Amino acid sequence: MRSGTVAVIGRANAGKSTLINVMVGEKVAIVSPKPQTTRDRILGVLTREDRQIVFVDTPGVYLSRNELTKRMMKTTETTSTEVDVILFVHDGHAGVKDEDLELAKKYFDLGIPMLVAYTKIDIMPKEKIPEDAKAFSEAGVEADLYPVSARKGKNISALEQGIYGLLPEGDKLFQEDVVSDRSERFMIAELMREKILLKYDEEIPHGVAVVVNTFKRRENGTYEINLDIVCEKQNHKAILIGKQGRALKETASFARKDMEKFLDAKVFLTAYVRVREDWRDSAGLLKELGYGDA
Ligand SMILES: Nc1nc2c(ncn2[C@@H]2O[C@H](COP(=O)(O)OP(=O)(O)O)[C@@H](O)[C@H]2O)c(=O)[nH]1
Ligand SMILES: [Mg+2]
Repeated sequence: MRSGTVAVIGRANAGKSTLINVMVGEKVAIVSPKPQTTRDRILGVLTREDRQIVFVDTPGVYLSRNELTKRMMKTTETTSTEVDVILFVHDGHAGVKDEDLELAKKYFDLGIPMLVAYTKIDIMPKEKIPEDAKAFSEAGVEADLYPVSARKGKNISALEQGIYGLLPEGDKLFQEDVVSDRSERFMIAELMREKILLKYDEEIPHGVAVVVNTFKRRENGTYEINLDIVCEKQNHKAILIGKQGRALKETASFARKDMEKFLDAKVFLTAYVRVREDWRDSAGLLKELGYGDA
């Protein structure tokens, strides 16, 4: 039996969360085309007879700006030094820049066994892969590189085998039916946030937090969920709600469908929009909204 933790590191939008979801086989982390989709560290657990791989999804690497992104970066930094393996995820379709190589080298130099997942190969010319792989090795990143597509499920088992090869011997860290360390309540809030990320321009979702006030399973098996969408500005609130509440209704119904799929039950959802100015820079509010300690 081999088991261990794998920090999934890389730029915002590289495809880290998508890759974890496909390896774990269930949605443990939300995904969107916008940066700052993942704010918190989330564990995704893959268990087989001879292995348990605990993926640690990270918010990615950012240039710090506000207190929230600073915390997100710190989460990424501390995670990368406390694991058995580093999985560096690179968006192959975005090309290889000097900054990408420097970043990969920085993690490689930590001395923790590392591999590179070169992802999104479904939307790029395959001919580019060998030269990009060469660029990584010439930059001193002496880690095996796996071209994969999380979206198409391409080469995922090869990558899993590569990770397995780097894991230490050891017993399971989680029971075998566990796929995430996060509660259903957390996932419900995240699914709401995912739909907001998908529906609105960046400026709005980056200032949004979702707080679940009620999460109740009724006797007949249905769920009653009540949540607040916390935003930073009055005009954001107006946009989130929309004319005659239409926008909010649409987003909530989109989210509810995913919640029903996730919980495998009917959901009655009510969502309110509240304004809390500058919550991203207030230590007290960040804590209240569930974004850890500084
Ligand atoms: N075509 C393609 N798109 C992908 C793939 N993996 C992720 N994406 C997309 O890339 C965007 C960012 O993905 P996400 O997993 O949230 O990236 P993260 O910020 O690194 O966690 C989303 O729109 C995904 O649907 C892939 O293998 N192929
Ligand atoms: Mg992510």
